[in-house]
Amino acid sequence: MNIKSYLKDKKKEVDEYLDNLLPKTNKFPAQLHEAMRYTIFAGGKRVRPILCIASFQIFDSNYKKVLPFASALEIIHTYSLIHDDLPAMDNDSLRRGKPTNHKVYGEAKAILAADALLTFAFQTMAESSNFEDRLIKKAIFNIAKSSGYSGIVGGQFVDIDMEGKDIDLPTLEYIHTHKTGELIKTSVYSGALLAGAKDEDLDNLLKYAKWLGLTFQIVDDILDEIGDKEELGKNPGKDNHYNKFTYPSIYGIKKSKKIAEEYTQKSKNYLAKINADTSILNEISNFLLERTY
Ligand code: GRG
Repeated sequence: MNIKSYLKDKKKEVDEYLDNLLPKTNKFPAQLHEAMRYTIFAGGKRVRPILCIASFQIFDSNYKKVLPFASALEIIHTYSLIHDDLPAMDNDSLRRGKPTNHKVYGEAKAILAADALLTFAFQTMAESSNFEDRLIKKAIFNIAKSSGYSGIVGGQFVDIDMEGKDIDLPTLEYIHTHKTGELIKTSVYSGALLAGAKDEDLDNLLKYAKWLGLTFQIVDDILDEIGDKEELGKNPGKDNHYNKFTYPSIYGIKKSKKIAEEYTQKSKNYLAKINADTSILNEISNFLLERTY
């Protein structure tokens, strides 16, 4: 299996699914639908839906069944990016290689478009009838938990609260594991859960995803320092600008890269405990460690 073509194919499928799913721009209020679609289709690697699909595929080859959930995860992620870019948060002008949502539609409409995306994600999952109700309920519960106060909102809150303040390592890890890690964790978990994985495998996948999520954020912080604006599709140097503590600001680039490698290995050790073909997740871990965008 070639991981690059796997990622490309799955991104295409997710994009097609999202295009059919999202409200159309020929329906009233057209501009709301346009603003919802704008940041979704501005670009993006589709990491979270692809993790969900790859995790599902370990236990069930009919992965198309999980596309509503995979797409919902991308929709939640995109809502958080729109809010993160707002003047009251990171105040950014570039995302996914395009002007940020509020730069195009104005602040009030960007907030509403993101709110509409978040709620639409849950509508989409609740509407799905591809799995037993108890599995759907459990998946939605976990995705909600990872999105709210005990997930990305909690992580973002502490991140904002700590701006310019001295921060200890446990607080930095709280920010990373919540702001970034929780959605990654729930993407891997919900894919396997919906495919009918047993508890022991789910437990190993959760541990895999925990280390993967941390690695993802460390690499994100490294790219914020040394990445290329064109390739990233966003403005680098934001962490320095906001005096944020990050792995590179504490350990430097070289040691941070080493830590990311160690964490990737730790994550893969949990995959090795699963008695099924986990090679796609294994390859995705390598890709996410080595990514330059
Ligand atoms: C506003 C509730 C709320 C949350 C914001 C997602 C987020 C939390 C902030 C965005 C800024 C940031 C550095 C978040 C960490 C998560 C992260 C690395 C986002 C970028 O994810 P990618 O690289 O982006 O998967 P694409 O565009 O490829 O989808």
